[in-house]
Amino acid sequence: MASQNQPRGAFIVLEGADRAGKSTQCQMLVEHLTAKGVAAELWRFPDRTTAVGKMINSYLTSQSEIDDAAVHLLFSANRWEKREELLRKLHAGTTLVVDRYAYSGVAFTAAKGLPGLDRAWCMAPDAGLPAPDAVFFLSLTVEAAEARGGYGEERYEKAEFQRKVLDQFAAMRSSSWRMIDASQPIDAMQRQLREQAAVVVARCQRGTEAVRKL
Ligand code: NYM
Ligand code: MG
Repeated sequence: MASQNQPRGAFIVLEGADRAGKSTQCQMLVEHLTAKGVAAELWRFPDRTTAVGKMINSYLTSQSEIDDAAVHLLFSANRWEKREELLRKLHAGTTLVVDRYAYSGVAFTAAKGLPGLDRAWCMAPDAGLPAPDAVFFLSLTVEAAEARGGYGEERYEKAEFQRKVLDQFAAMRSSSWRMIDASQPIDAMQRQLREQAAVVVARCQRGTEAVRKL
């Protein structure tokens, strides 16, 4: 059988509620991979630099009000508009460490508990997007998050809402997610992430894994 195996970069997503330490861990992981000679980039969703991302930013910072269904679709559109570039990078051999993805999209909208906007509805617009090779879920209680100096000023950054977000994440969590205890010291968490990411990166470099779809 002819081999169609193509080495590629790994698509790694970090998820979790606000204040779990995702941004710090993503940054450290990319620096580590780069130092190891692995081509790697840090991405984040929402990507606030695009036209759609600017609308999302204005919503999150309460400079604008947008219908809940409509803003959900904007978050999804923000992933779709990056799809081609994402696939291009992976196939060019670059590993992408991505701070939030479609799982945040579903969890934050479904947490609103609005009629019609249940998890199934929330997942629908993301169907067909590239699926990550690994999802690391940084798990932290709301109490521990609050003890870290509290939440910020953005929409959704309230303890009561974050509890609902965590419930939504728990309800959609798949057995393939790797749970990382985010109450650990930063370096311990990073060690765990590096070990597990190395396996995923190696698997994708061997070229035995096609990019799947959500
Ligand atoms: N968020 C993020 C959503 O509501 N839907 C999405 O699809 C994504 C990717 O945006 N509170 C929310 C979660 C966060 C907020 O993200 C901004 P960050 O990582 O704090 O910049
Ligand atoms: Mg945030």
